[in-house]
Amino acid sequence: MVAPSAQANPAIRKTLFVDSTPLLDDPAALRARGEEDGYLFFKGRLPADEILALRRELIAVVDKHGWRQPGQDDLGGLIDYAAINAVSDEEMHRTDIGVTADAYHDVQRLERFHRLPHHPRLLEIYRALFDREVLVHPRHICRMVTPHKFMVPTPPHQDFPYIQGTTNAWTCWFPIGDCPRALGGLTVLKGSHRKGYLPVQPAKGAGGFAIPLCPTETQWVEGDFAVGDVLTFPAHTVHKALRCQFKDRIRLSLDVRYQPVDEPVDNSSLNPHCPLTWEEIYANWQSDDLKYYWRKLPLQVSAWDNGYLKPARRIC
Ligand SMILES: O=C(O)CCC(=O)C(=O)O
Ligand SMILES: [Fe+2]
Repeated sequence: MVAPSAQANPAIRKTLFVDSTPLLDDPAALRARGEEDGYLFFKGRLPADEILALRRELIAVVDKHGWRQPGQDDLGGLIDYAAINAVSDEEMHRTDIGVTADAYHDVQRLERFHRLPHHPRLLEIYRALFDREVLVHPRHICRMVTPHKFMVPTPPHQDFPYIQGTTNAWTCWFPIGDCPRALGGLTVLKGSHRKGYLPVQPAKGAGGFAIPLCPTETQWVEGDFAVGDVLTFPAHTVHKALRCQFKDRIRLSLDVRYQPVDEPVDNSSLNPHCPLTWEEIYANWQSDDLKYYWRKLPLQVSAWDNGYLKPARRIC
């Protein structure tokens, strides 16, 4: 029997991410590639030890909640399938992250989780791209994709309807540990940003909406992420997660957003990605430098438009 894959459907063309590291010294060329492909990939951009230090803290949260298999070192991501599946579907749906709200709140309280997105090696990308001061959205998302039966891969979507503000906001996605394709990393539809906003339909998976794809939309770009690799794309690029092939592993990743400081930003991007207040999130932090940093910036806050997430038919 042939597995349902590219072999079964030759129309789906998969290419590998192109490393844009050599273009960081040439902002015009970097921008041109971003405009052409709708994504930029950087091999080994973040130091592995800094990512693994965060991984250790995320794994400790998973361990504390009793979902990890015993007998692993403090970076091991083997999950106890029965233990995570003892959590109800309803509880999993409260976050759509892959863990319960309590566990996700533990993660949202981590200082290191909020510090990593400000890494100079990331800011360098966006300074080159925007040629202006960069606003790092403080609303960071950590995906903790467990083998819970309720979890499905993130469906094809654009981030714009969820972030709004400016279409010039870029998402940065990177795994917290190695993430080969079999673990369910992110894949982008090359050039899709040029189509502008695309209508959505309700769907299972993070976000709750998907873009129905047209038959010609087959140019998925993907790759095996090593710890430190980062993928970034503008708000109109269609992207989705690959299916995780394992029943006993967690996929840990961050998604964070950057935009030019002088373009509109929606207020939700300035709030935590959970019901905790910033004060609650900051309760046990060691330093103050990243607390409320955006409040010192002259931001232009735009109005939210519900229309982008109103289901509509897509004509191919
Ligand atoms: O990690 C995922 O499954 C989804 C990530 C995503 O959609 C994003 O980074 O914008
Ligand atoms: Fe997304």
